[in-house]
Amino acid sequence: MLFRQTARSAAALFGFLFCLALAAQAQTASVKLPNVTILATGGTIAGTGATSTTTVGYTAATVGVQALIQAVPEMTKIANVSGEQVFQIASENMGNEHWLTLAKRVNTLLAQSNVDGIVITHGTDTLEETAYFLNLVVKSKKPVVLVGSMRPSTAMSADGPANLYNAVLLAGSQDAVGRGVLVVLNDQINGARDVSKTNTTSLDTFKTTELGMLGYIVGGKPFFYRATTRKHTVDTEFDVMNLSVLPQVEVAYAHANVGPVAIDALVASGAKGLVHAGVGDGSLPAKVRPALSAARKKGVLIVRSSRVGQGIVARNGEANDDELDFVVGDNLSPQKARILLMLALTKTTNTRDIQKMFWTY
Ligand code: DAS
Repeated sequence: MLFRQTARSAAALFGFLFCLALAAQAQTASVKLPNVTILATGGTIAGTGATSTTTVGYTAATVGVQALIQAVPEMTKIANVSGEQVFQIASENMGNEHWLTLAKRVNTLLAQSNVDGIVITHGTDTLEETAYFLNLVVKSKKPVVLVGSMRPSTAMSADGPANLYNAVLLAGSQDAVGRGVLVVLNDQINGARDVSKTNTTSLDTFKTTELGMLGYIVGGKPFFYRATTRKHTVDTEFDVMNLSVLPQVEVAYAHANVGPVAIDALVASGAKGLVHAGVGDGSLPAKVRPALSAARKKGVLIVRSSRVGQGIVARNGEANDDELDFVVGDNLSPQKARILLMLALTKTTNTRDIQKMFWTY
């Protein structure tokens, strides 16, 4: 009697568990995973060192995109991931030609209905610049997420795998749609326009110092608290799809005792635009002002920026921009002002129009 009862209960339990498994399977099958493409460009996230304690003096850009994907098998649970090796470089070597190739590949992929988002693995040194460039030229609302790492893939507690997982998660998330190009490292989400690398070696290096990050990724979920207010992606006037070259724009850095040598040399090299990384609120040292004014008279577009890192450069503040026919770079870093001026020059050389662009993007 007892045996029969026990057998009956066991059968009922088995039946229940079997139905539970079927339901779970059905549910999983019904959740369509997003299609995310990883475009690999190199950097530390693809770097290797001699030992697990090598966190400086390693070789960047050695591990291929498939190996990066295989190192994070958990990604297959949150997205259908594919990978392309676009370049394999340390990002200090990123050039305009790389940006044009990358932007064209991103726009081509995002135009495909079977691509829901893109992750770009990238060196951290110029990651903020590539992110801002793409923020101005990607023509889709779909998520584009840049990710890197501060430790090479061979290091103890390498940060690359978790950063890559988070980037794929964000690129496949509806919450990230329409927010412009995003940067994810160290569980933090930053916007392309205002983020910068703030520490040469620390994991917690990408910050939007005064204006603040956009959100976090915690426990496999993105949490957004703010949005980029400046125009980006589909709302910009810039289109690079038919460009094979970008105008030459350079940056000249100011400091105590600076003279006009660098400016004169950059102008002589054929620069179409020059960003002056001035001291303070974009101040022009007396020895530099004539060189910039002469450059302007030769048709070189001049943007007054600042080396300070935060705050805006006020028009007609430290210099009479109206009289000099200069543009002020708002609160963009000199390296990002270079990017916007470069794209502006693909549209116009009119300083009023360009000034408007610096107050729009
Ligand atoms: N050289 C650095 C770069 O490729 C390494 C890195 O931090 O990614 O940007």
